[in-house]
Amino acid sequence: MKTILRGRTKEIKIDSQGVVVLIGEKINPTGRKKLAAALQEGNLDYVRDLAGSQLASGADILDVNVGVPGLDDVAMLPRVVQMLAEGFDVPLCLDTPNPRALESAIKVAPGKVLVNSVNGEEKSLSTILPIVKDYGAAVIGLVMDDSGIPADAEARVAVAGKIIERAARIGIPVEDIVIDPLVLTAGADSNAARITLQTIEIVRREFGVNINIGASNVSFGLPERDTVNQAFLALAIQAGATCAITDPVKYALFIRATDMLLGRDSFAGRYIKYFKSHPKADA
Ligand code: THG
Repeated sequence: MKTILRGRTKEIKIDSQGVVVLIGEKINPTGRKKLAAALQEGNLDYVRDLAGSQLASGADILDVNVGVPGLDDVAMLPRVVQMLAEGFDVPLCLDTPNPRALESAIKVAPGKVLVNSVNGEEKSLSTILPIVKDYGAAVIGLVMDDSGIPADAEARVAVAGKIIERAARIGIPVEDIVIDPLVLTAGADSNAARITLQTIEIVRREFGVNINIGASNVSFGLPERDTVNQAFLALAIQAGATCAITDPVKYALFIRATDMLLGRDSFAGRYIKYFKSHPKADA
């Protein structure tokens, strides 16, 4: 199954038979004071730097989230999208729960964007999916609904099925749905990662769709978060994740190593090429 996204000219395929596609997560002010302040001042230079460094590190797509309390996202999201569209040729992932901010930004985004996200809540399905359809976008479906995030894999798979079905009903093809099985904090619940991994396996088997994973939640509150995130990324990719929203500066080489070990990199060429062009600062 192939999900095709586009920037101005650059095309990225998320392919269930291919290597993992990396969505750079760093344009997101959650826990980043410097970015939150820059957005509040309307200074986009720092956002531009975050885009450039993520692309140089191997990001295929850039997530764009301007969620700062009190900031007018209906005005700011399209401003940031326009700046990125002028400076870079890369597909964008519009990360907002606000349908009005989504619509104002999708209007000015070139190519074919990935909407982040819809979920199984009635309100989300009825407001987000029509925008995805009208603008010919693809969309990430989070497996939660009006009763929250289901505790077990089967119930999460049922939400994935509902999102795919509701999208199909208004003419969004299954190729344009990327399911996100959600990961909770492993430090708070020893079964959290296992349930997510099971969800990935069943969604892949039953629907064959592309699957996105956000690694950073799994390690919350634990020491050596990078180590926990990497262990989880490898397991999720083995289980069937085809797309990861994460920090490319930290994890692009690790993800290439995982693809290589899964037989997706002839003579390790892609891994070695990346290593040679991105020498480690301390090497
Ligand atoms: N799935 C989908 N979208 C998502 C997520 C997901 N969007 C948001 C999030 N999860 C992914 N993005 C981030 C962005 C920042 C951080 C984690 C995930 C983060 N920030 C550090 C903190 O809060 O401590 C600070 C930044 C730093 O210095 O690294 O961890 O799962 N579809």
